[in-house]
Formats: sequence, structure tokens, C-alpha cells
Amino acid sequence: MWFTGTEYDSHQTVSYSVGPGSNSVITDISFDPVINQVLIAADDPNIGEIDMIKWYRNIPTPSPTLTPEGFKTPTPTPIPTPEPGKIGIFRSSSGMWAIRGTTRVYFGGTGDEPVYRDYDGDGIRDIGIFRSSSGLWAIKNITRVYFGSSTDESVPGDYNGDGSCDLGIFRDTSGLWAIRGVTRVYFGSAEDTAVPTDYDGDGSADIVIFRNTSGLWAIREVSRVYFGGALDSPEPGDYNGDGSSEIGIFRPASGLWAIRGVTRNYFGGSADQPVPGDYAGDGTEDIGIFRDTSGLWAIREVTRAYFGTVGDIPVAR
Ligand SMILES: [Ca+2]
Ligand SMILES: [Ca+2]
Ligand SMILES: [Ca+2]
Ligand SMILES: [Ca+2]
Repeated sequence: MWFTGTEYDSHQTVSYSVGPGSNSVITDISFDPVINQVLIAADDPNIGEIDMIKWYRNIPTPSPTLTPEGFKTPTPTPIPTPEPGKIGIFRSSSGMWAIRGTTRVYFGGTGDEPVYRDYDGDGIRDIGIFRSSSGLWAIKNITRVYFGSSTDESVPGDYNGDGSCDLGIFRDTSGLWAIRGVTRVYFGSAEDTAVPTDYDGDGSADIVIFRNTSGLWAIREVSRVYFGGALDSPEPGDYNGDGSSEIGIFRPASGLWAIRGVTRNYFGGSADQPVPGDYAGDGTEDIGIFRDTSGLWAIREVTRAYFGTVGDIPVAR
């Protein structure tokens, strides 16, 4: 199913068409004054898993800018900087994605795992799901491939350092890491949690496991350290903004955040899901929690907001 349409502004009407296929029907047309956009939604009842939505935005006419005469220096191709962490949720019961202040779309459904990363390297995270029952990766407007199966854990990351997230799975029964188009290696086992991120700061995600029975962090070809234990959730990230990730844990029972070599703080507790991310957009990971019983997002020293409800999966990073 697809849409065509004209851009909306305050003096025009929206036109649209839906196709191909005779079963597609318009299900919703509404205007959201908060984000100043018109929404048109459509659904093919024979294709239940993914609904499509299109927003039409009031785009102001750019004012002309004066071009200086004379010598011009070539403009280097800008390297996209990663966008800041955003408060957002995926509601698998309906397939709804809601990113606070920007996006509300339907993509995926029950049983799907949200994999919200930048798959095309433009610096903007893309909406996507991994459906382990079939191994489907569906990345909105970018790709749809089958990679992995029901025994696999998704481990998306930029393993080759080209700026785009690569599709990958960790099969703990054999310790296989299969990164599509990049590598296949064996590292870790059934007792391990995969925690890939860039620990050595070379721009590529590293293959890493956390073994909570012993607190072992094993970073392939880099190091092995012991930090944390059985009660802890591994939460690595670049908490000091130096370009490489630190080992870190969240201990729900006490609300402890322990970031190796950086900080120890108490924030949140056993009712909370850890959602660290760079919410301030300064290149440093912030400590944060999502409490689905109340929809609370509390980001330490950055913000507090209410967004989402029980059962929603946070997709902050
Ligand atoms: Ca992108
Ligand atoms: Ca890549
Ligand atoms: Ca690395
Ligand atoms: Ca760091």
C-alpha cells in the first residue's frame, strides 16, 4: 500500500490516493494541532500486520537569503551527528510508534521487537522491528529482509563503522554472532547477555557479552573485566562523552547506577526500566528510567515527562 498526496498548508486542501490493491481503505483523517500536521491513515484488512500513515505538514515558505558575491569555499559533505535521545514508545498491541513531539505511526505489531536505529546513515534513527518468529527485519522505507530466527536475540549496531546500523543476531545456544554483510564469529554462550557498543572508541560496535553469574564483561579482542553481578542489568554507554562507551549497570533493587570509572548514583528502582540515552544532545549518555505504571520518564538532571503507559516498550535509543 502507498500514498500520494500534495503538501498541506493552511490555504490548500490535501489530496490523496491509495493503492495498489482494491482492499485499501482510508481509516482516519485528522488534524493534530500540537505538531501542526494532517494525518491520513489507511489499512488493508487483508494485511493485518502493518498499517500505513502519512502526515502532511504545514511547511513555511523559506525566506530568500542574500548570497555573498565573490570567492566561495567548497562546502565539505557534512557528517551527520547522531540525533539526541528522544522519549518514545512502541505499543505492540496496536503497532503504534509514538516519538514525543515528532512522530506517530503504525508499524509492526504484537510480538515484534522495536529496533530503532539509523540504518541508512543519515543521522536519524529509523523505525523498524525484528520479528523473531520468522526472522523478519522490517525497517520502514528502507528494507525488509529475513535474518535470524526464533532462537536469536537481535543485536543491531554499526559493526563496520560506516555510520549505518547493521542487522545482527546473537544465538546464545552456540555463541554465534552473525552480522549481516560484515562478520560471523563465535563469542559467548547461553548464560550471557549480548551488550554490543563501541568500547574502544574506534567508531565500530564491539562484540561484547555480560555474564551476570560472575559479573564478567568480555569485550572481544579488547579486554575482560568484572563489574556488577546477578542482580544487575547491563547498561553500557558513553556517560562521560569521551567517544567510547563505559561499562555500567543498573541495579533495580536499590536503584543503583554504577558506571565504571565515571559515577555511582541512585536513580529509580524496581518498578522502573532503565532508558539511558543522550537526551540533552551533548554527546553524553544520561541516566534515565521509564515507569510504565504511571508513564513517567525521569532523565537525571535533564527532564521529567509523562509519556506512554503499561505495556509500552520504551524506544529512547
Ligand atoms: Ca536514518
Ligand atoms: Ca555499518
Ligand atoms: Ca569499537
Ligand atoms: Ca566514555
